[in-house]
Amino acid sequence: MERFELAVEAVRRAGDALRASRVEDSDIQFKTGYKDLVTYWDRRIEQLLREEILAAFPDDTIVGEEYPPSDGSGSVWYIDPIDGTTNFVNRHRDYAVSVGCWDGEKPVFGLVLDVENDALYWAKPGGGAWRNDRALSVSRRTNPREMLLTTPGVQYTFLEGHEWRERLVKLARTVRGVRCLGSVALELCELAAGESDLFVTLRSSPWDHNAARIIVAEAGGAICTVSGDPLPITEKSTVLAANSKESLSSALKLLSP
Ligand code: 2AM
Ligand code: CA
Repeated sequence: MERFELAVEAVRRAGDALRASRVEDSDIQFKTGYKDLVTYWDRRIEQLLREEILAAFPDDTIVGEEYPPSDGSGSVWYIDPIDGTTNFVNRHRDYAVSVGCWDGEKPVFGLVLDVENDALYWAKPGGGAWRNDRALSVSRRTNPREMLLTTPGVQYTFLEGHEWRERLVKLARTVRGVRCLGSVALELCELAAGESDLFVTLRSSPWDHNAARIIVAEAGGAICTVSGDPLPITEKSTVLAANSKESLSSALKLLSP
C-alpha cells in the first residue's frame, strides 16, 4: 500500500476510535498548565499511527506531538493525534487528527480528519484540495472589512500581553467577524473550504499546521508567519493564512506597527 492510502485508512480508524472513546476514561493531565491538556487518547492514537506507519515504512521519520521524533531517512510524517484536545475533553465538536507527509521541503500529502463530522480534508500537490469527495476552493473576498477571521485561542491571541496583541486587535477590529474553533488544523481547513477568509495564531507547531497548509495551498490560499516570512516546516511558528496572496498582503499591512 502507498503512503497516502495507508494514511487514509489509519486516520479513519483513529477517528472511529476517538468517536467511540469515553472522556471519563481519558486520564486528563496538564502539560504546561491547566489550559494545555493531554489525555490517554492523544498518546494512544499517536502510538497507533506510529506503529502502522513504521511497520509499512520503517525508514520514515515520525514527528508527533506526544513522543520524541523517530530517526529515519525517508519521508517525514507530522502527526497531531488530537488537534483541539480541549474540545475533545469537552466533547465539543471541533477536534481533528492531522497527518502531513513531507519529503524534506516538498509536500507529499496532507490529511485532516474532522472527527465528529467524520469528514476527511485531504490534498496532494497539484491535485486540488478535497473534503471527502467535494473539491474545495478558498473564498474570493478581497476587502478585509468583508472578511471572517478565525483564531484558535482567543485568550492567547487577544488577552495576553505579548508584543503582537495591539496589532492583532487592530486586525480583529477591521474584519467583519472573528470566530474561534480551537483547532489550528480545522481552522486552516475551513479557510481552504471558503468558510472563512483569514486565519491567525501566535503559536503553532509543525504537527498543527504541516498537513493543513498543503490543503490551504491546494485550495488557492496563501500562508506565512505573522511577520510575512515563509512558514517553517520543522519549527514552531506563528501562522497567518488568507484566501489569496493579495489578502495575505492586506492582512500583513494591518499587522504592521
Ligand atoms: P492542541 O489541541 O494539539 O494542543 C487551540 O489551543 C489550538 O492551538 C489547538 O490547535 C492547539 O493544539 C494549538 N496549540 C498550539 N500550541 C499550544 C499551546 N502551547 N497550548 C495550547 N494550545 C496550543
Ligand atoms: Ca494535539
